[in-house]
Amino acid sequence: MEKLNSPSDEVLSHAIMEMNEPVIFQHMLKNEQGEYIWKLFEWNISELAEKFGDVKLPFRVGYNARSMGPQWEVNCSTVLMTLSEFIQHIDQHENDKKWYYFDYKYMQEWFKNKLEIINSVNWKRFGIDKTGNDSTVWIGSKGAHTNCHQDSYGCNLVAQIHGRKQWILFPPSSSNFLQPTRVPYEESTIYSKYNFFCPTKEDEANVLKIQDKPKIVTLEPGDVLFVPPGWWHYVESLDFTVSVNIWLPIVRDNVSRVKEAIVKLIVARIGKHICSTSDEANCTLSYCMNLLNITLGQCKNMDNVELPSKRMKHSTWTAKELAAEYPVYVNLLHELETMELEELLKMKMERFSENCIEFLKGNTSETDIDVQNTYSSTQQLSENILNALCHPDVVNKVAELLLQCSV
Ligand SMILES: O=C(O)CCC(=O)C(=O)O
Repeated sequence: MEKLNSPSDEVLSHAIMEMNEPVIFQHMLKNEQGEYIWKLFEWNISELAEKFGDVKLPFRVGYNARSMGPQWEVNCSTVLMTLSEFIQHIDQHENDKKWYYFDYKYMQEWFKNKLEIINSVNWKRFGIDKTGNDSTVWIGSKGAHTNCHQDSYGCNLVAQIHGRKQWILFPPSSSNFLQPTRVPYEESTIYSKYNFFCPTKEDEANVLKIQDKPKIVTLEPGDVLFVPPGWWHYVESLDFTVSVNIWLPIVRDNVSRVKEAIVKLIVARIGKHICSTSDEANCTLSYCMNLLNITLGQCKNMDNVELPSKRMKHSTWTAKELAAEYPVYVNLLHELETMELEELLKMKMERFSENCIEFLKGNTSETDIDVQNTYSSTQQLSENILNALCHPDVVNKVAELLLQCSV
């Protein structure tokens, strides 16, 4: 095969700040001899388990089964296992009805005394001077998934270390079709109400109405996915998976911080009975007002913010240009035609015969049902009010007006 140039670290550091379409980087984490440049890739699963040692990791437990809505994290239980116990467990329970996910964990919190693990990740090949210290790790079994969501800040690079993970991505313009919700509330994450793991007929019909076509990719070991700002994503482990990612700040994060502070204030004041937030102390009125004040101030001082894209003048890269210039190393993602999306959703809809019983209400008497219905319709109304007030269109307008008053 003809040897083609790979993109330099400098080209990549700029391109990553400029592209607004996802791309997949391949063969980027190997040297000329074809060896991985990250130690993390060199360890097989048992070696990895040995390096992790006896630290007990909290795995979120969900079900490889049907459920009416998404399997939200707040409804999941957690089990503590070492990586070695986890691997043993999934080896012995091949057809387990449950999935397990040690997800969204900052490496420095879990491996601060294990420098070998922290330094086994290094993003400098992408022109980013960061290691495992700034990265997040995700370890899951087949079926482990992250419900469809949009991150409020930055862009994202994701390296697949073991196994295969399927990513379905929708452009930011799909927001109004994806039914954004802040219930459950998670800082900096806007979830879609749709269940992509096992969609209902209604979910399917609504997702098929989205005008912009989604992209799909199955990441394999060595692949690195670039997720541009604002892209919605649903992510599912197709087998045992390990991946590592890093979020990179972008200029408009300042305004996003104002928007997140507005949402936090609304959730704390109006949504506290329907959204459980793990940090009560950070949800008092004075905390939220202070946060809003600080974030508005940061927007005024934006010129002081040092971001990679602001450092020097250069030509702008689009994803298409980068892929055309470096065909072996950079690829665009497959765009799903309506028929393909329909087939994919059908497959996900029909793949489980059983309901996820643990997520359903148990036996209830008739009177209980009355009480429950009254309660749930009130709760539904509160949730609708909260979602209307936290809708991106509303929050964008409020942020715009607040920023106008504070200049
Ligand atoms: O890998 C996953 O399950 C989700 C990853 C994700 O949401 C992210 O990197 O932003």
